[in-house]
Amino acid sequence: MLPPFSLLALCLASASSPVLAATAGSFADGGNTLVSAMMMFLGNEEKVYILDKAEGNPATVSGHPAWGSVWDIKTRQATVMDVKTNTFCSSGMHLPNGSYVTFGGNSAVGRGGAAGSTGVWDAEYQDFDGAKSIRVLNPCTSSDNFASAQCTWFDDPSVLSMQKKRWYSTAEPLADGSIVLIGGMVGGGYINRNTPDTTPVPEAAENSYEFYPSKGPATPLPFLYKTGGLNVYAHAFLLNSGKMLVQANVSTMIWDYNANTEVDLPDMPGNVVRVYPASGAVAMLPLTPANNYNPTILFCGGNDMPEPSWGNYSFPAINTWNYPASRDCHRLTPEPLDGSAPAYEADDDMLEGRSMGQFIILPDGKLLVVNGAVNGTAGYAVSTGETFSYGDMPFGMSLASGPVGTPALYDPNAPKGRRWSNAGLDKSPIARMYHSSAILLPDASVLIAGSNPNVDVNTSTTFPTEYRAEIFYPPYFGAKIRPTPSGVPKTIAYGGPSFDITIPASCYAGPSNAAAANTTVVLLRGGFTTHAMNMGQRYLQLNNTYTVNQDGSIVFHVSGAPTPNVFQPGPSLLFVTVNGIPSVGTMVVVGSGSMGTQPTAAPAQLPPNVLVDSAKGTADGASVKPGGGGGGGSGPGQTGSGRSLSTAAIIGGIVGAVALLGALAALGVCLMRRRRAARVPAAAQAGMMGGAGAGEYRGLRGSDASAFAPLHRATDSDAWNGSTANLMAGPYQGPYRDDAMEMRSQSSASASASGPPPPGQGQGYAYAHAPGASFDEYDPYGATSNPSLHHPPPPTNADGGQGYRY
Ligand SMILES: [Cu+2]
Repeated sequence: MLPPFSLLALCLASASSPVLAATAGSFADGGNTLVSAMMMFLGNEEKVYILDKAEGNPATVSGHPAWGSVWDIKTRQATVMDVKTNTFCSSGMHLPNGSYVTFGGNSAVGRGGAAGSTGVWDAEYQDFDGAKSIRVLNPCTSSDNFASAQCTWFDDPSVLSMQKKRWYSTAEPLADGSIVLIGGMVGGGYINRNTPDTTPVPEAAENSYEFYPSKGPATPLPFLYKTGGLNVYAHAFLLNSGKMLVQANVSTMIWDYNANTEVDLPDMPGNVVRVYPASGAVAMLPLTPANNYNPTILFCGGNDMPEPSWGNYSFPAINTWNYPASRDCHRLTPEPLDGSAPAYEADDDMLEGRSMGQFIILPDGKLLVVNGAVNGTAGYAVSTGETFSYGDMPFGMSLASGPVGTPALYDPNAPKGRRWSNAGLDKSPIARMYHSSAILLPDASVLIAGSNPNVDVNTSTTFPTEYRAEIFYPPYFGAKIRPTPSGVPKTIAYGGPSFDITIPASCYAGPSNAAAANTTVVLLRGGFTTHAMNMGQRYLQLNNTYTVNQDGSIVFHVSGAPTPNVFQPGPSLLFVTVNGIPSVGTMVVVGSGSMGTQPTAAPAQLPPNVLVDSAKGTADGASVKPGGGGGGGSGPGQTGSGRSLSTAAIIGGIVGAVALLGALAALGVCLMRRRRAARVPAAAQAGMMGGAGAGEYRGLRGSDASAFAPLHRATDSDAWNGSTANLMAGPYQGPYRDDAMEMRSQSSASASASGPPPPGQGQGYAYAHAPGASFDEYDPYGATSNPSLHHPPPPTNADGGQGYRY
């Protein structure tokens, strides 16, 4: 038995960590993000990177409003970062070495969303056209110099850009660490079609896909034509077969992106639209040995408005804020192991309807849904088919009403009828509407930020531009002591030898055998969050056996990841969850750390379990039991500590003072600066076709009817097209880089803040890589300290893993 003081030495106890003193089910102040958090990703164990659209934020950088920042997890303070191009509604993804990339965005804009002063650049906001941008960031830590080149965004479309303009595209990683980019819009819109619907609208919808790094020319994707209109930010999940589930509008298919062939799956029951702007909460359920790592996708909420109600680029045909969002949930297993035909299966309804709800997968295997609204949709507009003037819009530009401040937990393993619960969960007083976001933090809390259903910064409307971040503490924060695993490697391979992780007896209560059986070792990737999505989010429980020691310590023998299709290469948090209580996550790299075919091996056979009946955890049972929340049990083999009335349980079980949402009735009707007249395509001016529920369209609309950048406005410039030829050079031969520092040396025509480069600059760019050389030569581990292409071997750390730098 360990002496009491070892508890503090070996376990994360609340007394030694203010974060862990948090109250289960509550929200805490997360500080000011400086830019509105439209997009976020976890860079490493210290930093969350935040991106906004180019807009008039009061925080400035390099003499212009900032639209990027980095938020420190420990201090909860943000620091502005410079980004050259307009990141408005980008997609994003990790790379195998832990770098992050964002793709596309909007054209250059100025105040009020007006076109940039030069078309490709704006003199006031100093943002460049971001429609084709590929921006690369190497996450840095507090010990790094954030002003140094290696810590800043690489954002130079004359060196690196997509072949096509993609606004609201989808990014999904593949087994080799490359990324497929799906669809998007060329110019703005509530949805991706005109009225009358002349889909495909070649000048407006980018119904194609391409890869990063390039694997050839961008190619039309028939599914995007079929789902025209409601096909941006499509839901995409790599499957174990290497094919991909893609869902948009009410259609679903399995896509072979190599052959560009589609296999249709059934339509979404009830015609519930889950993609933007319906924006349902969609996630892959945990992949576990018990389900043979076979993906099941959960779709919840969104909106089932009748088809004509969706309107067009400019606005919806109806007053969406009066139309209730969906509560419906359906599951889909795209590749059933028994060979049966894939079919949607009705799941428990959510506790309330939600548009823009988003799923955060937690390390205890439950899914948290946060944010969103009970009525309406994502997007914003200055009018609708039923409301003609902005002054009559009851919620300003917001097309949704009724923020849902209370999260809910979904337990995928609970019996039907009992999967949802919000017991013990507080209600946030902050409306998280369009352009809000959320992501899992390493301590297993959830960062929630953003919200701005407005064309520019607006702090006086009903749903204003939101800079306040919150931290939500799931029920396991009721535990006073968290497991502290030792021996967590820095890298996780695909198959091969197992590795050992040990937890001390002091970190759990009750019989050791039961704790060992009720422990999971999970890889959990939070992904890139924007628009109620977490692109790339994935939970994988690694296979393990265990050895219980006489002293109550437990050694877990853990297999590597199954295959790169099951869990794509790249950064991930690793959690050890004991009796439903997760450790603090450790950042690891899964796979080789390099782009390309991942080394895989058959998994080594794990040693058999070793049990010791007399062994017990030495923690006080009151210290480890999580509090309330959750409908089902916290898993099999819940230890019986004999102290059911723990302090933690009491804290978690109390429904705290609920912060009521006020001000909903206060209609933020304000006069908007009249936007400059803009060209609107004839098709849009032709007006809406009579829509069910919308009544007859009541005539032509003025040229400022859309809050979005109108089509044809500054989106036809190819000034940034310099690198297209290089990107087309063939698999991995283009100017692919996963390291911003390295690319910087290639950037001879770096975007200048003092003005836009002349069109065509960068056309002559020649990739310095030796002809025929493989990208595999690029070593991510040494690159940040040595931009040479020839790196010394990576350092080896005490765990035998590579010294990956975070
Ligand atoms: Cu958006």
